[in-house]
Amino acid sequence: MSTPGTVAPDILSLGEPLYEFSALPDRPGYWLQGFGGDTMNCAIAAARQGARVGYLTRIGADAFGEDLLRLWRSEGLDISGVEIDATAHTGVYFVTHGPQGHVFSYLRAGSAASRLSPENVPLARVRAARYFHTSGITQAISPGACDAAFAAMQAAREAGVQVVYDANLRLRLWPAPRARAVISAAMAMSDLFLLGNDEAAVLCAHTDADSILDWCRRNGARRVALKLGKDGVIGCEGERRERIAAHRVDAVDATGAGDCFAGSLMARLCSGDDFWQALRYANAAAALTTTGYGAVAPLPTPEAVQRMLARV
Ligand code: KDG
Repeated sequence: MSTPGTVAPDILSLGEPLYEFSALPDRPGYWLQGFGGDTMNCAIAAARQGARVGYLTRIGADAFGEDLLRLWRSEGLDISGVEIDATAHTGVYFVTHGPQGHVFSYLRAGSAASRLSPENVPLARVRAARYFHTSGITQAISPGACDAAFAAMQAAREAGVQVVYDANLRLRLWPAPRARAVISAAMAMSDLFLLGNDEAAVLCAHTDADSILDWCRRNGARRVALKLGKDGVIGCEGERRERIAAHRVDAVDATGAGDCFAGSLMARLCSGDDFWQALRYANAAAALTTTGYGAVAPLPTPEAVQRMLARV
C-alpha cells in the first residue's frame, strides 16, 4: 500500500483490524457499525494523540477492507505495511452487552490477518521505529501470526526498539495453557508489559497486585502497567510501584479502553513524557473512551484528555 509520509513512524503496531457491529442496549435489533481490533484501536489512539504511527496487517479485498483503508487514511496512519489478500476476508466482530460488560463474538477464522507469517512482516520497518507494539490477540489468531509477532519483537529488540506488549487475553481465541506459555515468552521480550488484573488471575493465578507485579518482573518485564478497571492502574518501573486512581465518568462501553490506554501511553512517551506522566495521561484517555459505544469512535482528542486531567 502507498503511504502519505516518507518519515518512518515512531510507533508501529502489528495485528488484526476488525469490522465492528455494536449492539445498542436501548435500540434492540439495531447494530452500530464501527471499527475495532486491539492493535488498530491502539494505533488510532496514538495517532489521535499526535504520534506518527504505522500499522502492519493484512485485510481482504472486500468492502470491509476498503472502509478500513479509508479510516486509516483519515486518521493519518502509515499503511505502507498493509497487505491486501484477494483470497481471504477481513475479520468481523460483534459487541453485545451482558451483566459483566461487553461480550465479543468473532467471525475471523481464516481471515486475511490470520494468514500473517514471519515472511510478510517488514522487519526493516520494525527496526526503524521507536516503539513496536503487539498483543496476545495477535498471537492467538493463528500460529503464523504468533510467529510473526515473535519475529518482529526479536527484530525490534536487536535494533534497540522498545517493545510494548499488551496481554489482551481472549480465551475464545486460544486455550489458557497456550496463552500462558506464549504471553509469558512475549513478556520476557517486552520493555513495557500491559495487563489487566482479571487477565493476571488466569495467567499467573495471583490476584493481589504485588504478587502479579513480582511475577511480571520474574518473567523479565522491565516496566509494567497493571490495569485495575474502576480502581485505576498500577505502574511498575524498577523498584517503584504506584497506583493512579481511575477517573469517574459515565461509562457505557469499555470496548477498546485498554487499547486507548496503550496507544496514548506510547504517544506520550514518544513526545517526551516520563513513564509516570504518560501513565496519568493514558489513564485519563482510557476513561474517556468508555463514554461512547464501540472501540474507535470514542477515542479522545488530546484536548479532551487535557480537560479531564485539569479537572482533577
Ligand atoms: O480491546 C478491544 C478489542 O478486543 C476489540 O476491538 C476486538 O480486537 C478485538 C478482539 O480480538 O477482541
